Amino acid sequence: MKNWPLTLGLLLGFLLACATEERARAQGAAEAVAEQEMAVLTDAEETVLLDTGFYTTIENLDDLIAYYPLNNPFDDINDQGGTRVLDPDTGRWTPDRKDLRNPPMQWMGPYVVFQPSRITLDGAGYDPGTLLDPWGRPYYLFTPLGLARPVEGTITLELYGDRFDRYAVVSLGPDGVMSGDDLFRFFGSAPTRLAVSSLTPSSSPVGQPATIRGYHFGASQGASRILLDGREIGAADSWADHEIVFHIPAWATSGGVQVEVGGVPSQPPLALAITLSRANPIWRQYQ
Ligand SMILES: [Ca+2]
Ligand SMILES: [Ca+2]
Ligand SMILES: [Ca+2]
Repeated sequence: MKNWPLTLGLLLGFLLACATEERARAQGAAEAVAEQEMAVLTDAEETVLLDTGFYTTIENLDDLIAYYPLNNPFDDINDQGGTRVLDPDTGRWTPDRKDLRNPPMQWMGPYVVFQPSRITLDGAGYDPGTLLDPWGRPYYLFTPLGLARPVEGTITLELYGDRFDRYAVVSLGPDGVMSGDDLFRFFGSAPTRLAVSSLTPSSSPVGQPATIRGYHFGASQGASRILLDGREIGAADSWADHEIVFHIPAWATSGGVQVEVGGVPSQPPLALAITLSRANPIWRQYQ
């Protein structure tokens, strides 16, 4: 009888160890599922590129050319009169939706099958009909320029922004936020044409340094220019193929920043908001 507490303690410890091990096993299994699914998604994207010349949304990958109304209209590749596609040359959405129903560059999907229980009609804040990871959050699609948002047709600097130089499918992992447990699967390559992805900071007083990131700026400035609403900002502080650092000139007002290489300005312009420096408001009080 004296040994009961000890035995009970050992038993509890053993059960606890089992539970922890079980949880780790389940976690590992979920991660393996996610990695497998991400491989399927990126392979499907590469096949879509071969068939159509574009990458497209994760939601689209199970779409078909529908000849009758579908339960989920978004699973018709021509829903809303055409689909959003990403141009591998620019890393951006094409300006218009594309009708991919006709040869020669024709939609041959579905390229994958999504279980109905694994998609969500509200898109979990990302894209209705997109596949969710094993933890119930969307797999996110990144281009080399940032997060591809299919509903808005935008590329944003949310989450990993323009940190990758290739395309990527990303799962935020078990904790559902950006952290060390995130999973990545890369595919495709950098844009083949001049492309800008970010201006940091996007809001600043004049006289401060700012950084433009993107592709194909060239190894040095040469005859290339930085423009603010079409007006030339002088020599950059530093110029590299992916990154330019410059000082915001004293004459600057809020507007759009572009990099012009070979006479061609980057599109779209990156918004720069000029704010008052800290000293200015006080100085103004004494005017
Ligand atoms: Ca679709
Ligand atoms: Ca779909
Ligand atoms: Ca995470």
